[in-house]
Amino acid sequence: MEGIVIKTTGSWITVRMQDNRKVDCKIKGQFKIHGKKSTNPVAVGDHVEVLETPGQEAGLINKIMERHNYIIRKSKKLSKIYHVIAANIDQAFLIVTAAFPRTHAGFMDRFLTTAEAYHIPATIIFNKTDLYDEAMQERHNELETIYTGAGYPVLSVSAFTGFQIEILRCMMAGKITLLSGHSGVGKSALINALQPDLNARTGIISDYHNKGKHTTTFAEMFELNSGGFIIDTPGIREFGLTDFRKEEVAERFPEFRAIMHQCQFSNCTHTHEPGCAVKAAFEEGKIHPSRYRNYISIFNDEEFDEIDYREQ
Ligand SMILES: Nc1nc2c(ncn2[C@@H]2O[C@H](COP(=O)(O)OP(=O)(O)OP(=O)(O)O)[C@@H](O)[C@H]2O)c(=O)[nH]1
Ligand SMILES: [Mg+2]
Ligand SMILES: [Zn+2]
Repeated sequence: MEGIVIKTTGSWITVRMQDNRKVDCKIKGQFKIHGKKSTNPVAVGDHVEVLETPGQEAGLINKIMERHNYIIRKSKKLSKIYHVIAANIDQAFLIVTAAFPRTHAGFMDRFLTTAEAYHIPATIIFNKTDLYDEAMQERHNELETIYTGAGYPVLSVSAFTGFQIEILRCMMAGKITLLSGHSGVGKSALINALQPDLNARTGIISDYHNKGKHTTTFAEMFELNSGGFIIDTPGIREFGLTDFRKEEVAERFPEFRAIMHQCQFSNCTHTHEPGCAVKAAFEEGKIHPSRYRNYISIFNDEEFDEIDYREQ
C-alpha cells in the first residue's frame, strides 16, 4: 500500500497511509538519490510503498516514488553529503525576521535560488513584527525592497499577536507548504498560531547570541483543518548549494532571467562582458546591489559540484 512520509526521525519514518492510518516504518536496503550520499534517503513529502506484515506493527518501506521536486542542501560546508529538506512540495515559505535571529540576504538568496531550480514558488514571510523597533523596521524595509524588487511575494506576520495569520492561512489552503529558515525565527510558533492543537514544540532565543536553540529536530508534516499541509523543519544555519552548474546561476535570479536574453553574448556571465543587460540594469539601479553582489558571490562559490547529475 502507498502512503506519504509525514515525519522522519533518525531511525523511524512515519507514513500516513492511503486509508489515513499512521504507520511507523523502517527502510529496506540502501537508497541513493542520483548516486549521491544523502543523510536522509527518505524525506517528508515522499510518496512511498509500504510492506506490512500481519502481526507486526512496524512497516517496511520498499519503494520511493519519483519526486516531482525537492529542496536539497549540503549537510555541511564543503561536504559531499546532502540533505533533502522535503519532497513534493507546492510552495516554500522562507521565514525570516528583522528582529532576532537575523537573517542575511546571502542566506536568503541561496535558499531562493534552490527553490527556483525546481520551480518551487517561494514567498518570504517576515515574522515577529510585534518586536520591531525603529532600526528593525528599517532593516525590514530594506529587505522588503530587495525581494519585492526581485519579484518575490512578501508578507509580514506575527505569531505572537496573530497579525495577518489569516492571510497566511489563505495562502496555504489546499497546498503543501514547506516552512524553512534559521532556528528561532518562529516556524513552529507560526504553526501553532495557525492551529493551536498541532502543539508544535517551540523554544527560546538565547539572550547571549540572540539565536534559536534548534528546538525542532526533525521535519514533520501537519494537516491543517482549513485545508492543506504544512511542513515544519529544523532551523538551518547555512544553506550550502548543490545541484548547480555555474552557467545556471543567473537563471535562478528571476529579475536576471527576465532580461538576460538582451545580453550581447549568449554565454554572458554578467560579470565583465560588454553589452551585458544585467550589469546595465544593476548600474541603472533596476537590480538591487544586494542581489547582484550575492549573484557574484554564488557564481564565484567554490562549492559547485564537479558533475551535474542531470548530465549523467
Ligand atoms: N514576540 C514574538 N516572539 C515570537 C514570534 N514567533 C516566535 N516567537 C518566539 O521565538 C522563539 C522561537 O520560536 P520557534 O517557533 O521555536 O522557532 P523555530 O523557527 O521553530 O526554531 P527551530 O525549531 O529551532 O528551528 C519562541 O520563544 C517563540 O515564542 C512572534 O511573532 N513574536
Ligand atoms: Mg521549530
Ligand atoms: Zn550579461
